[in-house]
Amino acid sequence: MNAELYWDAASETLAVADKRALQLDRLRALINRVAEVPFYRVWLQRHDVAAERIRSLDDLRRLPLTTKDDLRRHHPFGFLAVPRSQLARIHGSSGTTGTPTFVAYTKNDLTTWAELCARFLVAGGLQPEHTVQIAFGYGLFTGGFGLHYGVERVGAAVIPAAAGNTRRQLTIMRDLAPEVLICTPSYALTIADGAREIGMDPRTLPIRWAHFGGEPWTEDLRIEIEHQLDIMAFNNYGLSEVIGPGVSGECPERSGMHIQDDHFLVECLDPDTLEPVPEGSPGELVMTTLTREAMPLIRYRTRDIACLYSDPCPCGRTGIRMSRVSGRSDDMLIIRGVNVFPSQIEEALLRVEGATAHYLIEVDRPGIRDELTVKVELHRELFSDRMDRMQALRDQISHEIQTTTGIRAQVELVEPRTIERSVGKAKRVIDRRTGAG
Ligand code: DLL
Repeated sequence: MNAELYWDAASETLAVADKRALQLDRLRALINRVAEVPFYRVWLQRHDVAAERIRSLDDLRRLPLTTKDDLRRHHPFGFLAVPRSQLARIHGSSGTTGTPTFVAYTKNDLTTWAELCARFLVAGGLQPEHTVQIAFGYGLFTGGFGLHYGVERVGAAVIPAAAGNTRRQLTIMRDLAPEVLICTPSYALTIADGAREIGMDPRTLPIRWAHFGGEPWTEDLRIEIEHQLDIMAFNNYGLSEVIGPGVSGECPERSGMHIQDDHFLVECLDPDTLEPVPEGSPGELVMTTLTREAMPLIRYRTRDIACLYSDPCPCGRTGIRMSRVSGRSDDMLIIRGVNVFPSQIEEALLRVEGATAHYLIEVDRPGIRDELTVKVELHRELFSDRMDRMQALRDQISHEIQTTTGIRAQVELVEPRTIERSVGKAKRVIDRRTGAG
C-alpha cells in the first residue's frame, strides 16, 4: 500500500469486519450521548431502547428518523448534546428550502471535520506543496471554512478568495498560480466564462485540479468543465446538518464518492415506504453521525437521492461508495405526473453540440396542463440568424429531453450570457405552479 495516496491510511482502508465492529461501538456510544437531547431521550425511553440492547448494526432500523422539520421545531439549540459553553463554532445550513437551521461544533468536531476534508482532498491529488484557491462562500455556509481547515490540515497553502468577484478570482489565479480550485461546479463555469470575457483562454489558467461540491452536477458537466479549464475535477458531497463537506468524496478511480463511514452510517431508503432499496438502486440517503459531539443526529433524512455500492474499490479504500446525487426528493419536479430531476435535463442538454451548461428550467400551469420550458444558452458561434439551423437545434434538444425524461419540453434558445451566472449554488428551476421559486 502506498501510504502517500491516503491521508489516514489506517482508517480509510480499515477492513470491512473491523469497520463494522467500530461502527457498532460508536453507535452504542452515540445512543448514550443523544440521551442528552430531549427529542431523542423521550423517544428512546418510550421505545425502551438502550445502548446495551443494540446488538448489531441492523438495530439501527429500530431507531427514529430525524427530519429537517424536527431541527426547525427545536431551533436553535434543541438538538445540542453538550452544554453551550463547549461550543467552538456555529454554522448555518444554506436553506435551499425553507428557513435556515444552525449547526454547532465542539473543538473535537472541528478537528474531525478538518481530518475528513483532508482525506478526500488528498484522495483527489492534494499535496502539502500545493496552493489552493477556495472560491466558496465563507460565513455561515459550511463550504468555505470546512474546506479551508481541510486544506490547512494537509499542509497546503490556502487562498481564501471566497465566492464572487470573478475578475478578482482570475487576477488572483494569474498572479498566485494556485494548482487547485475549490468551489461549486457552476461557479467553475462562471470563472471559465469570465476568463474568455477578458480575452483569456481558460485552459491557460494555472489550475490543474479542482474539488467541486455543494450542488448536483452530471458526469457530462464534469467533462465539459475539465475541457474548458484543462483540469481534473473531483466530486465531494456533504450537508451542513451532518457536518458540511467531508461526508464523502471521490478517489482517483472517480467511480463514486467514498462515504467516510467510520464517522457516518448511511442507509438508502425508498422515500415513500422508508424501506431500504436494493444496493445500486436510487433512494434517499439517511445518515447517522457516529462521532459528532455537539449535534449528533440519528437517521437524518438528507432528501438527497443517490445509489450505494459496496463492491471493493481498486483504490483500497473500504468506505462504501455513493453515486452522484441525481437530485433532492424535494427538488424533484412532477410534470404531468412524471418525475423529472433537473440533472436529467442537464444530461440531455449536454449531449447536444452547441448547447451550453447554462440553462434554466421553468414550469408553469396556464390551464390544467403543466408546461415545461427549458431556456438554453448557445455557444456564440452557433447563435445564428438562420431560422432553419436554430429550429434544427431546438428540435434536437427537445428530442434529447424527451428521450431522457419522457416529457416534451418547449425549448428556448437564448443568447450567450442571458442566464444569470452563479457564484455559489446555481438556481436551475423556477416553478410558477406553486408560487415557489
Ligand atoms: O453544500 C456542504 C458542502 C459544501 C458540500 C461544499 C460540498 C462542498 P448545504 O448548504 O447544507 O451544505 O447543502 C447540502 O447540497 O443535501 C445536497 O443536496 C447538495 N450537495 C452538496 N454536495 C453535493 C454534491 C453543503 N457533490 C446539500 N453533489 C446536500 C450533489 C450536493 N449535491
